[in-house]
Amino acid sequence: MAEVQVPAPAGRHEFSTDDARLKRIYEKVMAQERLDESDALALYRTHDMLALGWLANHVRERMHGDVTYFNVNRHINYTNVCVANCRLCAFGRKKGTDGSYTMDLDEVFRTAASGYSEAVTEFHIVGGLHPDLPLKYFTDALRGLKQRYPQVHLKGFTMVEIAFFAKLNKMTTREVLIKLKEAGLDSMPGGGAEIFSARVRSIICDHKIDGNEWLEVAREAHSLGIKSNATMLYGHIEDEEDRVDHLLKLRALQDETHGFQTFIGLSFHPDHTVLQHLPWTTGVLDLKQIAVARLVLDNFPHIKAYWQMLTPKIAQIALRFGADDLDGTVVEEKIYHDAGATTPQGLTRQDLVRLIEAAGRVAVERDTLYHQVTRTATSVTVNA
Ligand code: V47
Repeated sequence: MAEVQVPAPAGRHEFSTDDARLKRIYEKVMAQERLDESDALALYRTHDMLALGWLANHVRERMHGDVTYFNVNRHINYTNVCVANCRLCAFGRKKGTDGSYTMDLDEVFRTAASGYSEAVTEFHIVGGLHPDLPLKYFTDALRGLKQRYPQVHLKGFTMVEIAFFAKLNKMTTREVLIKLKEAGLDSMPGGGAEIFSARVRSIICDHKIDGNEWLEVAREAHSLGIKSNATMLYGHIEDEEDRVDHLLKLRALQDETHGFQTFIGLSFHPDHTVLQHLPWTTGVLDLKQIAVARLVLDNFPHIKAYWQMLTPKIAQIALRFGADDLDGTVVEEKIYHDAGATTPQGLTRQDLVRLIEAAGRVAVERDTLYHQVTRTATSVTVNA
């Protein structure tokens, strides 16, 4: 794989803080020592945002210099029909109710081709838990997409969808993963993890697999050579201990499998959900979440500031708080827009480059596996 050249960290500013807990953490970060649970809690609890940002940025620059990744992708949400009825979600609909939809395979293929003129390198395929779609629908969708777009990476299905397909088809999750991989699945997104805490999960998504099952499906996927991402939904009813517990569980699994590529913190969007009385996250929490993730998840190569969730403006600032990836062009997004997101549905490649360069960073187009992509007027080359 062609390595992206990472210049030495700039180290251009002195670290300073009045927060005694951060001084201790500074020593550890400089010595490249692993942060523990109490360090992670201290990071969440500090009000010294600039010192927190300094620490996370230091680690980010040590790993990636100024390089900031983005990709040219398209989301395909094949159905919003879902049996789970999670309180956190505004996307899912019961079968046959107003606003519910399920794409047939032709619609999946048409959607893949629509809405964006530049050659995409990734389809991001996720949907609700549909009670009637057989596994063949998904294997045919993957085969059909590969046949029509052989150069496009297929990143699809959360751990929750995999567990559901297994139950519905009376198969093991391992058997489902093998079938999907044979049909063309290249990697998996990080969704559905929410928060692993059983107490919180029982309130926000009580019909979903539990945290241990999510981790078990990820372990299985990684053991089959399927890389995945990991997410955490924050800014609802969880507390700092729940967030730290979630991050430490991800870090422990990553020590074992090295199968996670990117961590994405997902800020809760309350509109049109059962939890719509909750306030939206603040900019401070969004930036704090990026920074804590960068510092605690020392074995995760990448931290994504997903612009659709954070807004392009906060995502851009996050590039100085630990994030090295903005995600992609997306084109069409339904899950957060149903929950009140006011961000655009998609950005162009040029928009993403402008955001990154205006933050003083170097924009690098990547494919899903973080190989650099080079474009000319007539070609797209992955430098793998
Ligand atoms: O699984 C659902 C979350 C996830 C809401 O892996 C909500 O590259 C906020 O996982 N407010 C889907 N979040 C998105 C996702 C994702 C996005 C971008 C990139 C990647 C990747 C993964 O969104 C769901 C759920 O955790 N979600 N409802 C809501 N109201």
